[in-house]
Amino acid sequence: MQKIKNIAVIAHVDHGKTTLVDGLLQQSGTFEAHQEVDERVMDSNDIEKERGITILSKNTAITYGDHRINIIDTPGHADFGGEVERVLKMVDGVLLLVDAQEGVMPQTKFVLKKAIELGLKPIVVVNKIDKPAAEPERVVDEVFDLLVALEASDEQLEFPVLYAAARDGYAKWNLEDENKDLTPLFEAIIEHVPYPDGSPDAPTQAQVFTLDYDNFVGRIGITRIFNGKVKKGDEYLLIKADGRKAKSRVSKLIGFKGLDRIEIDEAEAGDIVAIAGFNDIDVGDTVADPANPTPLDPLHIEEPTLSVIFSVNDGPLAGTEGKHVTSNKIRERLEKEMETNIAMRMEPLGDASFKVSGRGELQIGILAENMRREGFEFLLARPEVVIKEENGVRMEPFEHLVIDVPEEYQGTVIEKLGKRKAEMVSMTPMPDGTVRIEFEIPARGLIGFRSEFLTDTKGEGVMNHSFLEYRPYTGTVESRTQGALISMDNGEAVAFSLYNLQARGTLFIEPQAKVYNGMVIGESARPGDLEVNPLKGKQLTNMRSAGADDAIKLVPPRKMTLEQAMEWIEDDELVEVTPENIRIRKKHLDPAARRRAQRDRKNAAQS
Ligand SMILES: Nc1nc2c(ncn2[C@@H]2O[C@H](COP(=O)(O)OP(=O)(O)OP(=O)(O)O)[C@@H](O)[C@H]2O)c(=O)[nH]1
Ligand SMILES: [Mg+2]
Repeated sequence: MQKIKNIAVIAHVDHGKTTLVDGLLQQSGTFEAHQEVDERVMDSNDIEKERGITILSKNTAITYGDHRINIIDTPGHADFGGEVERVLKMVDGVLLLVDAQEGVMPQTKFVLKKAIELGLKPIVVVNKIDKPAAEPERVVDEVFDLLVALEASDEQLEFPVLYAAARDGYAKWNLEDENKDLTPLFEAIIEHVPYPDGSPDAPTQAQVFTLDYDNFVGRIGITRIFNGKVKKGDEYLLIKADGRKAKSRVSKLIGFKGLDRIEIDEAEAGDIVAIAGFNDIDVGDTVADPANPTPLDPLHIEEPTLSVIFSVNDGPLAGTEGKHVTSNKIRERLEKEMETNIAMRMEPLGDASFKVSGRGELQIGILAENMRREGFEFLLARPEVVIKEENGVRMEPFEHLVIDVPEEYQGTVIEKLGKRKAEMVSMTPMPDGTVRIEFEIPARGLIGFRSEFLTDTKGEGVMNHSFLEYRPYTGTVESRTQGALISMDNGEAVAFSLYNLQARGTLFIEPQAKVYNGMVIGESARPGDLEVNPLKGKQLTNMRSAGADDAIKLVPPRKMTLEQAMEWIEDDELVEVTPENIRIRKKHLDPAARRRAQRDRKNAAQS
């Protein structure tokens, strides 16, 4: 039997997981000498590359001496925490990375808590020790305190610690040691990660933790084999979480080696392999011996906490920029997404709209971004949290929020968060003159907070949050205070009138942008919406400007990403997403209809 080690790399977002996996791949000699390899090679899809974040966990395998090490790189962003939780059940050890400057962050807590609950003993890697403001010793203390708070066992508390700069390809046991390579980390993995349990001679049990799709073989389940063997061509029983069973033959068995996938004939207990041949294979399913089928414990799949309504674009520019615009096309695409994205749900609402639920704005935003790139055009409504009933009590999701701000802004931030029903749990001065403040806040209170926060802290604040738990509903939460600047006409924006409108607030559009009646073209400097005319020519004003229209110097508009736009809008607004543009509009484009709707809302709120 081959000597196998299965590990996952876990951390808060951006602490260097994917970079470390690069280093391990490179230094294990898994790549051929001539093979050219990108930076953060595991972040293989377009959006991952562009944003420099990991969205899907991915596995690779390296050889080190006579060992095979299966490594799963996980996403650090809170929206994908469910993914990490599943992956942790597939491994026998974890590398917990912590940024030597930032220290323990919300997602560090979340992932470490899950690892501890599963009885895993972490190897702690304090990463980025090259940073000038690094404080590796403080960070080790923070990890220790966190483990105590998480009620880790004595064995888990005796975690090994390495100091590393993943980007520069070294790790070491002591800060005084020379910066050489990752050998100490390889050795730590071999020494501290237990070998897989299970026996190759027992009846087969393998569990699916990720799905993949291939045009030739169809759905593929990436599995960890816990017992027995899986052989190409043999028949197995697929046991689903709800107890349904289906027999099928393994048409292809795929092993991992570095970045390559290789066809193999057989794999056994302890290994991670991809299995094709089962049409409706799903995450959590057990692939079992038909003569002796025993399902593994089902995987806990996190419930969605946030939903967004997707609907057909019915604005005046509908169909002018997108390729797929109909309700049928949108439904097909969403249904396809739900097939592989197990953390999401979709519910058709009739009237050409669909409620999509997931773990956060980023997760839903990435789906919308992918659709837009594929040529889709649609509308998005304001995100809403998923409310649950528990024993007759309305419950809503709460988040753990950590904010790092320069001292001078702490007052404003605390005040604004107070209005959003946040409760402060701690406040710690950091060595670099900033303050770290931790809050517990209803997820509703966070919607739209980020852009306000960045403005209030002049871009110097950093915020991070992750799901905490469901708690009783807290009543009305204050949201955006500024009104919208709404276009009162259709046509192309004129530089001159935009110039005049700048005094009214922050604009979202450039000259020549297509606008329409009811479209939101900026954020007003005051509360309350304002109808404005971005088309008005110069001759209509008495401004004594000499220069031509194009000589006017405009403040660059605020360009919002899809997620920012989704967070910014209020209940009576929509984001119009097309392959070319992200616009914001009022739900009711006609001013009279808008006023009627507003009156109705007010009346409803009073009665
Ligand atoms: N200074 C310094 N920067 C590093 C080091 N390791 C990684 N980085 C940088 O940190 C950033 C994030 O690295 P990633 O490897 O993408 O982090 P990640 O943990 O995989 O991020 P997510 O997958 O999005 O959670 C990149 O810009 C890296 O170049 C290091 O040792 N020192
Ligand atoms: Mg990553």
